[in-house]
Amino acid sequence: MVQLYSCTSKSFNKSFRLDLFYFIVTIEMRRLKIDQDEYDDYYDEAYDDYYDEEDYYDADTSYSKPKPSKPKKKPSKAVQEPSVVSKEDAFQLSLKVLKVADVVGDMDKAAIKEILLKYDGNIELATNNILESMDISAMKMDVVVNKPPTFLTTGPPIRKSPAPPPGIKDFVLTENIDETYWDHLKPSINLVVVGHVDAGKSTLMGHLLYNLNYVSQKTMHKYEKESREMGKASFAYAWIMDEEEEERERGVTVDVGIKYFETEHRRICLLDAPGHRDFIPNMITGATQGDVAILVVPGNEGEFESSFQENGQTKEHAVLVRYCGIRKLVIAVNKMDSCDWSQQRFVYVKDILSSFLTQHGYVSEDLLFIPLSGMSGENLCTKSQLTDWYQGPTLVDAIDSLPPTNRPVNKPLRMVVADVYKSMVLGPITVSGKLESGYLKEKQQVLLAPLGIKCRVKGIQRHVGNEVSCVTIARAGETVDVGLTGVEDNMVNTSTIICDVKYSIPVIQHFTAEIVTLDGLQVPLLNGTKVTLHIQSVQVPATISRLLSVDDGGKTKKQPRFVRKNQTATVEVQTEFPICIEKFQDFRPLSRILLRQNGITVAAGRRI
Ligand SMILES: Nc1nc2c(ncn2[C@@H]2O[C@H](COP(=O)(O)OP(=O)(O)OP(=O)(O)O)[C@@H](O)[C@H]2O)c(=O)[nH]1
Ligand SMILES: [Mg+2]
Repeated sequence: MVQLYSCTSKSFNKSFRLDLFYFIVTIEMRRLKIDQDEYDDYYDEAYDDYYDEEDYYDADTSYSKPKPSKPKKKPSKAVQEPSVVSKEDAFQLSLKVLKVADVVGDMDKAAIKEILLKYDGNIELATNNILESMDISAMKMDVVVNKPPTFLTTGPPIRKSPAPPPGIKDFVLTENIDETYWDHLKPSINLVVVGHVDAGKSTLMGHLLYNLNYVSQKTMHKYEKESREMGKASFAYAWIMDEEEEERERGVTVDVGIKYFETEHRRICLLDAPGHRDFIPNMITGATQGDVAILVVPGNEGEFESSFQENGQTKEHAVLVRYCGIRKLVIAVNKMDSCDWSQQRFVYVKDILSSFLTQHGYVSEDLLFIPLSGMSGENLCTKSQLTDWYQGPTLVDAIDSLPPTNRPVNKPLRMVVADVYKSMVLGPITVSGKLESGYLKEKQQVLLAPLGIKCRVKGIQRHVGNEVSCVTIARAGETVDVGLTGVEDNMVNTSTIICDVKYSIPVIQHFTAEIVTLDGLQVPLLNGTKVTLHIQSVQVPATISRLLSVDDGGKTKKQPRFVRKNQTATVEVQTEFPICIEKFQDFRPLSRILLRQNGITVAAGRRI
C-alpha cells in the first residue's frame, strides 16, 4: 500500500491502468444506468478519454509513447468487474477516487487520483484540497464537503417518453351502425388476377366480362376492328381490361386494371395485374388489395415451362400473393386450346404447381385448378364438352362460391388510397381504394397519414357491376370512391392512408420485422444491406440496420453476421421516409412488407 501510494501515475503499470479503467467504466455504467447496448460505445469513448487524459510518457524518453493497442473487449454478456482479489491496492485507490469524485462533482478522475496520491490516499485531505482550489478558481461555487453524493441528487435526467398516441388496439366501437343497410348487397370480394407475362390474364377476364354482358357487342366489334388494324387482333378481349393507349400498342398490361362485376351471389372488384417483370411493383399494389387471387398459367407446352422457370413470373407471383396475405387461389390453366384439351397435360401442370404451392404456404384445400381457354371461352361461364374429363366448376361458378371476405368493422377506419383522380360528382380530389377496417361516412372528418392532415369526406360512391351510386356510408371490405374537401391535391397520393382522426395508423421510420428470405436473394443480407421496401402501393428505400436473430436449422442464432436465402430472421429496418405500418399482432393486412433488390423480391415479412 505504502509503495503504491508513494509512486506517481507515470509509474503505474499497464495492467493496473487497465483494471482501473474497467473499474471506472463499470461504476460509471452503473451510475448512469447505461444498458448493455450502449456499453460498447461507452467503452470506446471512455477508453480514448482515459488514455488521452493520462500523460502517457515513457519514463526514460521524452517522446510521446503511442497508445497501447486496445485490449480485447470483455465479453459483452454483462459489464464485468475487474479481479478485486489480485488487485486489492488498485481497487482501494479507485474506490477512493470515486468517493472524492462523488463529493467534488464532475472532475477528471485521473486528476483526482493524482491528488489522492499526493496526499497518501487520504480522502479528506485530497477532497479539501480540491474544493479549496475550486473556490479559488470559481469563487461562487457552492460546494459543501458533507453534501450528499452527487449521483443521489443529480443523476442522469430521467427520460420520460411521451405516452404513445392511441392506436388500433385501443379502439372500441361505440357507435351503433345499422348493418341491415348492407342487407340488399351481395358480399364483396376483391379478386386480383396474376401470372406470367402473356399468360392470358387480360384476355381471360375481358372475355369473362363480355360473356357476363358487361361489354356491349358494339364495343367488342370496335375493339376487334381496331386491334386488327393495329396488327394485334389476338388482343381484342385484352383491350377490355387494357384501356391505356400504351398498353394496347405494346400488347402488355402496365398498370392494374380495375373493373366491377357481379355473379349470382358475389359482388366483385376485379384487379387485373401486369405480368411483366418490369411492372412487379404495380402487381404488388394490386395483390395487397386482393382478398382472393386467380393465378393464370399458360397450359400449353413450352409456355408453361418458361413461365415456371427461374426467371418466369408464375412462381414469383404465386409467392408474392401469398405473402400479401392471400390464401385462396384459383389456378386458371389457360390456353388449353393450344394443347388439344389434353387431360394429361392438365394433370401434369396441376401436379407441378400443387407441389410448388403447398411448399410455399398454400393449403391444397384452398387451391382450385380449372382447365380453360380465355381466347375461345371454354369453361368460363359454361362447361366445355372438350373437357368432359373435368368435373369441377367453371370459372364463374368458382368465383361465385368464393368465401365472403373478412370485415373488420370493429377497428378504426383505415382506407388505403389506390388512385387519385378528378370526378364530376365527388370533386377535384377524389380517391378510390379499399376500406381495410372500420366505417367511412359522408361528412366525416378523417386524418390523412402519413402527413397527418385532417380533411372531410364530401361524398362516397359505390360500384355494383356497371352501376355507380352515391352512398352515405361504406364499411370494411368495400372498395369505394371518396371525394375529399379541405385538402390540396398534392397532399393526397397512393401512399396515403385515410384514418380515424383519433386512432391514426403508426407513422414510423424504424421498426422490427420478422422476415423470410426468398430464392431471389443472391447475396446474403448483412447489417446495413440496402433494399427497396414495398408496403401497399408504397415503395421506399430502406436499410436492414441490424440482424437480430436467424432461425438456423431450428436453432435461433442471436445477432447473426448474415442471413442466407430461405431463412427466417428477425431484423431491424430503417426506411428513408416515414411509412404507415401496423404491427402484425394489431392488424395483419397493414403490417406486411416485401423487400426487393435490383428488381428481384428477396424477402417478405411483417412488422412485429
Ligand atoms: N391460344 C390462346 N392464346 C391466348 C389465350 N389467352 C390469351 N392468349 C394470347 O396470349 C397473348 C397475351 O394475352 P394477354 O391477355 O395480353 O396476356 P396477359 O397475361 O394479360 O399479359 P400481361 O398483362 O402483359 O402480363 C395474346 O396474344 C392472347 O391472344 C388462350 O386461351 N389461347
Ligand atoms: Mg394483361
